Amino acid sequence: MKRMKIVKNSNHALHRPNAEFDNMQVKPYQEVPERIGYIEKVFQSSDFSHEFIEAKKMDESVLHKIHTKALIEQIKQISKESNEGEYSMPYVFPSKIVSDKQTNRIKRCNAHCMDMGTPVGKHTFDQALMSCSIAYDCSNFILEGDKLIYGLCRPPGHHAETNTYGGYCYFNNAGIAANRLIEHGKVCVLDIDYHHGNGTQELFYDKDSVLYVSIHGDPLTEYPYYTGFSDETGTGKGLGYNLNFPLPQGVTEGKYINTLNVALDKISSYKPEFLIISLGLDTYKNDPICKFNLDLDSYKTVGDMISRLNLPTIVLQEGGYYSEDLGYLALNFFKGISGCI
Ligand code: SP5
Ligand code: ZN
Repeated sequence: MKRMKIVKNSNHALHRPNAEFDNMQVKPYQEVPERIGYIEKVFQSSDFSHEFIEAKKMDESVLHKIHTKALIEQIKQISKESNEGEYSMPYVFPSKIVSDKQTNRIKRCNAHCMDMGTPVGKHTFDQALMSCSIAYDCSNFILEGDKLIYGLCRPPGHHAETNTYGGYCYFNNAGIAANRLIEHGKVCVLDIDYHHGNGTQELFYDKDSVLYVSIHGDPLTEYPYYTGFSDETGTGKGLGYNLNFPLPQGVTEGKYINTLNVALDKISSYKPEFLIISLGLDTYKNDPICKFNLDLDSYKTVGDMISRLNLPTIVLQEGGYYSEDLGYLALNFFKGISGCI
């Protein structure tokens, strides 16, 4: 088999928030740069045939195809105004901004942020843009004939909506890839991160050109709490092209795989021409912030099941916070999906 490309950005660690606010406590930031380093190391020392490719910075105009100018400018502006090492996130969430007198306003309060876990610093804009560039390059390689490609995106993207950032995500990487591919055929985004991808769902909610399918922790108890219910099925032309499979805490491989089988059947009947996987590795039993119970070998099975769709596939990195094991989880997933078990 041809070597699988792993598209990466060597400067992602410049984005390194140190804290997040969760359940009335300030906690160490979970979405750390080391996550990516661990994944790279495991591939390097494995016999899985791969090559690393550095992403080319994409034109900012591509961001504007899926996000509002207001959101893009906000993140850009905060980054520009930040000193090295200084991060800010809003702690006031006005429904409407009426005055522009408060010059420091966007650092304390802005209408484009949905939580207190997604700080912006000096390098955030540039690195979030590079993360989208990874996804964009992946879609171009797929259009040139690659069958399977891995975008080592960081920061992740699936929580970023048209006009809102949050959940460690600033711009929607899967959204960028999907938007590029729909020029050439029907796309399915299969989101297997532990958290519902409210952003990707929202971006394509009224479209029949992208089928969004997500298996995730039940939003009744899990972040992002307000989306991911099974009755969210799309709107207008998009009605029927959004499928959510919420699962309760504690789910083990058997039940997860049954659900994945149902999801894969739905995907097959849609007859997509391209597949994008939002690969969250936070469904792992040891994940510090999530509550599913998949183990190392489950990722092989999941990869193998998805491979039966037999589609050109972009795998984009989303969450996963048990850093030391992320490489083994990802490698197992790719052994499964590439048939090199
Ligand atoms: C991309 C991605 O996986 N984003 C996830 C963002 C989750 N942010 C909120 C985390 C709150 C976790 N609280 C768990 C308490 C465990 N003791
Ligand atoms: Zn997640």
